[in-house]
Amino acid sequence: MAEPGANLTLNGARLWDSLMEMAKIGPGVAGGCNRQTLTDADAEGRALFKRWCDEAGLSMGVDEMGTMFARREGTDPEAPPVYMGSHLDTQPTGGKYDGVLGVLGGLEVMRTLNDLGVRTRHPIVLTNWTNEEGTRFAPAMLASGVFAGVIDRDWAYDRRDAKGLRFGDELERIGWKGDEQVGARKMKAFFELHIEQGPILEAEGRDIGVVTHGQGLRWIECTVTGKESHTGSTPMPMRRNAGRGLAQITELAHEIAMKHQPNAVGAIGHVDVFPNSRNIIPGKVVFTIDIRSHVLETLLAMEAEIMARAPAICDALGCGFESVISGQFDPPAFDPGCVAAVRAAAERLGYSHRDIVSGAGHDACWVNRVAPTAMIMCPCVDGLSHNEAEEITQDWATKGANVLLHAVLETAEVVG
Ligand code: HGY
Ligand code: MN
Ligand code: MN
Repeated sequence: MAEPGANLTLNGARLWDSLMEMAKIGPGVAGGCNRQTLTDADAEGRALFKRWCDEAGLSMGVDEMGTMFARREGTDPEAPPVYMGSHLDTQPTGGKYDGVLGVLGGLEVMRTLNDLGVRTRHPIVLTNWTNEEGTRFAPAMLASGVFAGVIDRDWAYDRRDAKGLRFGDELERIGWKGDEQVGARKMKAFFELHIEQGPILEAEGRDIGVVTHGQGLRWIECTVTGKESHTGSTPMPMRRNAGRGLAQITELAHEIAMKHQPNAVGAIGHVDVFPNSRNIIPGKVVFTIDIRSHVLETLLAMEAEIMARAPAICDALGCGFESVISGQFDPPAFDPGCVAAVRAAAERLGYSHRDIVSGAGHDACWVNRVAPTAMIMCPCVDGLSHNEAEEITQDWATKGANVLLHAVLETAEVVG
């Protein structure tokens, strides 16, 4: 007798069709997606996801941060549900699979359980977390951070995008501000399927990444203040060029990350130059340093060294330096029981797999604080992500979703 669910696999072609259908919403300019959180495109993607959930007979709940919870009943309605999910929002030059695979892979799990008439004791809930990317409204993983109690809801509502639009207002504008109290839901476990966004699995020819830990992160938003003046007539010794502060601190972040190899990364991805005129020396530059490591001591050492050296760099340039932490979480270690369920599922299905540390941040990193959590990763082509050329194969997507199916089934307890 096969183990419960041992021979279960889902419909990879249907999953792939759903991924391609969702990718048409908020299309990018180079084959990817630009479905940024709380935009009209996000609202359109949410509506499609809700329609699919309705068709699958799932009941939808929405919390005060707009996170969507699609529930499939279990035989014991009082049992704490098993959750799965990820995010439908994308980067401005995002791919078709970052986040979306975890949501639509979960939808395919629901569809397959319906097709096969599988019943579970625990209910199963599929989640679309609002604003995982943090690109329009910093920080990343905003809604899951509020859910985990590490970010205040009203502080989140007051976050503003580059045009000064307020998160709370935009959430109301697109009609997805729910009435459920954020974080009131209790979970038996949470599983997130996600593309690796790195090169390891593909390079090693592995189907599955069993994610044991994630990197911790610090987003240090810096403001360097110099003096606007004419790029032609201001003598060099008189210049207070905030742009040089950006240049030297960009190099500083790189140098510090290289010093802590192989357990560190660092870069600056967000930059606003003021007044950003070709013939005015920048009077102010605002930018965000993104440093990460899965070793807490390394992360803290990098942060300390940046905070010691960046002000001195600016002082030597005759510029001012201010900073604020605009995003942070320490390296998460995922739940050993859930990690074991993921690994057992990969083995049961005969998939090659390896333990892996997640380089990117995910909603699972915050949910891990309030419920037993684990992640499943599939390879992506050349490890590329946060790029419109992000690509996976249908086979990889299907295998990842099959592992999600089995891990969730094992945890939700199949009823004969
Ligand atoms: O920044 C991250 O790691 C994620 O993509 N939001
Ligand atoms: Mn993601
Ligand atoms: Mn992302």
